[in-house]
Amino acid sequence: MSTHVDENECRHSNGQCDTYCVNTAGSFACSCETGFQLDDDGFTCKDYNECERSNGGCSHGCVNTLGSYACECPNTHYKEVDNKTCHGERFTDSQKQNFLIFLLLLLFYLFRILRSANN
Ligand SMILES: [Ca+2]
Repeated sequence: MSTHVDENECRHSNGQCDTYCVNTAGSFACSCETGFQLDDDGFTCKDYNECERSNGGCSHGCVNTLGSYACECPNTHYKEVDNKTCHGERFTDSQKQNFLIFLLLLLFYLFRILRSANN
């Protein structure tokens, strides 16, 4: 019968871990901060490139940064509140069409009012 006492590897030099060291029964594991992933060596934390997967959820440009990433829009576009979706124009075609109809009706009534005022 052996009585094993778990050795906390994390006590010594953080278990050689780059960031976090988690002591487990009989072993230990390294982990990283959000936005980083453990390298193949099991110790080093490297930036996770969010843009490599589904373009980071960005509709247009995706820029990977250390520990994070950002979505970018072309100059002619604006970014929605989700910070991921870019839209080219603020108004849809049907909204523009409705506005044009409204303007024409307004001009028509103004014209009528002016005509009746002159008569
Ligand atoms: Ca990143």
